[in-house]
Amino acid sequence: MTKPKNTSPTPAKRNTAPHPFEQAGNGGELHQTTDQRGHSLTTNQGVVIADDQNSLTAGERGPTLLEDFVLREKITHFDHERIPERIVHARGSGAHGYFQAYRDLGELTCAAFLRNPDVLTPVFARFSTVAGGAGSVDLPRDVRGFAVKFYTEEGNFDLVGNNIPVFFIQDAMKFPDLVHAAKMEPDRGYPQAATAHDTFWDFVSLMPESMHMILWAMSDRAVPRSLRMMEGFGVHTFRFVSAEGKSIFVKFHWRPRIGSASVLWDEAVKICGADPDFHRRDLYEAIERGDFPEWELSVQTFDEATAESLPFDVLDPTKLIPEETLPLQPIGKMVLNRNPDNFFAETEQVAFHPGHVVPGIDFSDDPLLQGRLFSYLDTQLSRLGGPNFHQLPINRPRCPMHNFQRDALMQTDVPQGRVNYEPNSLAPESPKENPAAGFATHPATQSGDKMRVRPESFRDHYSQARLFYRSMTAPEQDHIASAFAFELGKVETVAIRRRVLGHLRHVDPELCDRVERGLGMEGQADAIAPAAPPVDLDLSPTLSLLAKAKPTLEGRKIGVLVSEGYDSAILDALQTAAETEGAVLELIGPHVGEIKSSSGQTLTPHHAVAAAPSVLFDTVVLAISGPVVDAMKQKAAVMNFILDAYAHLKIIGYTPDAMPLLDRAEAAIDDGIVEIDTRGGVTSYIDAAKYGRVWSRAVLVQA
Ligand code: HDE
Repeated sequence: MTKPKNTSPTPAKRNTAPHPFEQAGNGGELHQTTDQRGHSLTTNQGVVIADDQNSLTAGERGPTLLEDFVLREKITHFDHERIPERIVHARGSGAHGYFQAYRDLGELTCAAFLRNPDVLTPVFARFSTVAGGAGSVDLPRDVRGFAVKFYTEEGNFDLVGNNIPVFFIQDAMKFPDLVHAAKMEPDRGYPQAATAHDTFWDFVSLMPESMHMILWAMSDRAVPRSLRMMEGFGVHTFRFVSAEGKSIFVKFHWRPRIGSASVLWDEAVKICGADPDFHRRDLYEAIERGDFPEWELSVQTFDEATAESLPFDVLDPTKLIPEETLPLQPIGKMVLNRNPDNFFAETEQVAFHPGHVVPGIDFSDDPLLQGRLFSYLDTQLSRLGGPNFHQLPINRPRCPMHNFQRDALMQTDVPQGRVNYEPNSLAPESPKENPAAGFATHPATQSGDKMRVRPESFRDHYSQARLFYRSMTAPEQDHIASAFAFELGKVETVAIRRRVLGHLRHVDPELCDRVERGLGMEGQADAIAPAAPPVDLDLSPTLSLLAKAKPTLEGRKIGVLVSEGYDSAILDALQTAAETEGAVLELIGPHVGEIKSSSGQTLTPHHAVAAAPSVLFDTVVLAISGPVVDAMKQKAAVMNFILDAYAHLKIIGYTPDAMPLLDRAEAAIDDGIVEIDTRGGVTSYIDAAKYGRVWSRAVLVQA
């Protein structure tokens, strides 16, 4: 990995005189003082603190004195610990890692980090929800941010994308309205982190261009199982530019190595209560145990002629290019292998900006992207307090950086010398512009009158929404229909529901019928005249997560409910199988104290059943012994564990003695309920669990 280099604008020549406390002496007082300080707690001015428990008072029970500079400094700093949270994407989780190109992409781009497969470029990735505040839960129905900062040898490149490849709006002008409408309503301050309310649906129902993204937001993509299992997208069309100055359009895609998975809506609701930090914890713990999340970066590249031939405009961010039309070319991988040392210093202070590009990557005229190019630098001024946020360790480029920008709030560099301007003759060695190596904007030809219009080519709002819906598998379509019914059911204004139904009729009449039925509003869709009538496009099965899911337990969690008198041989076999499959196995006991197996071994469960509902696991096992089963039947936490696992279509392994619990839960035996009485049983259970859920059970439980 390239080592961080000195990034000071005017490096070297710092004052190197030893600090007085470091001066060599003949055992004088200064030395003694230094030694005595050791790891002492100090004030911000370096004064050792003698008492960190009690403030300075006049008399034992008297008032606190204003002169207590230790107390005042500590409390003042504390009072100012919070900085403004991001206006959107406030809640996020980040990690360090690296990116490695698979090959030299020189024919497409001159970007150095995409040209040398031997270089590991350091990265910092931050995943986020959009609408909720920094302290909100991890599993609302929401789009997820997928932002990656590449610290390349030519400067920082930020790929600031989402886990959905299209966006709600076509023009930056509407972004403040969209965000106002989506966030909590301004008079009442709720709902937090939820789009299921009137203002959001009011706005989107009046903005038909949002329909494609709305379909994605109502799909399983908006309730991911894990940040490690999300796809990511650059969304806009960008440009690659080669060393010869040849430009080609490019779209970026991230694919997780362990595959994608989502939770069911009922699980999402319950996870928010059981573990509001579900995603953050999952990412952190995976990296801590060395199970490093990995994504493949692919691109779709295309020239102007191909762009012209597509049935929509590649500058319209509400559209995607199906990979069946234009295949993905894998170009490299990202591995996240280090948790932040400090959440605030890194995850909170990282400042992404789509305008952070390096030579070889350039912008398209997508009007949403163009607006973003202003917004991100601007927002950091109020969020991070001034224009020197690039000096924060997480934001500093790892390559040398020199310029004559000076001063301003929170300046932490100490530039040397009398020259702070260019051109100059006083400092011949000072930094100069470099036409050969510098960033050169691709000279795309521009002409036309100044105007405020929406291009004709942006008018089709329904065809790709229809394409998305019809490309889903049956369970995914079910989830979309129930998500609409849920969200619109929370909308109080009937006219808004009817307007949304009117759009759904254009997206897909069958979907509209289902949502109408779900709401009990049959035949109540508004008649809406589409700007452009929708057309049937060729389906794109790769848009479906389920259709391309491979059976696996990698990165998944097995929750084993154990009781006194458990069978240790079966537990050992399960543990070995979990390790072989790359899964994590956690034990859930009646309490977190030790329990004994039938043959006298002991184990300490990771969780007590009351604190570890089955929604926290991908699959569960009931490793229960006969003598305790009757008592367990009476425990609500145990029965909820089983009822939910069944209703959430999970694969359930059970030792024969656990059968009465399944009977009490009225769980009908199906392919996903597997008896484990021997090692062979463990294998059958593991094979079934790799498929995640038994979708056929849904007709029985209506999950
Ligand atoms: Fe953002 N967006 N955005 N956005 N966005 C921000 O920048 C904005 C858009 C995205 O983990 C803000 O530093 C405008 C699309 C991510 O720190 C802000 C428009 C996409 C993150 C901002 C968009 C994104 C942000 C808030 C329309 C997907 C979190 C704090 C013109 C391609 C990055 C901040 C992180 C954050 C503005 C639309 C992704 C206010 C004006 C499209 C992942 O500057």
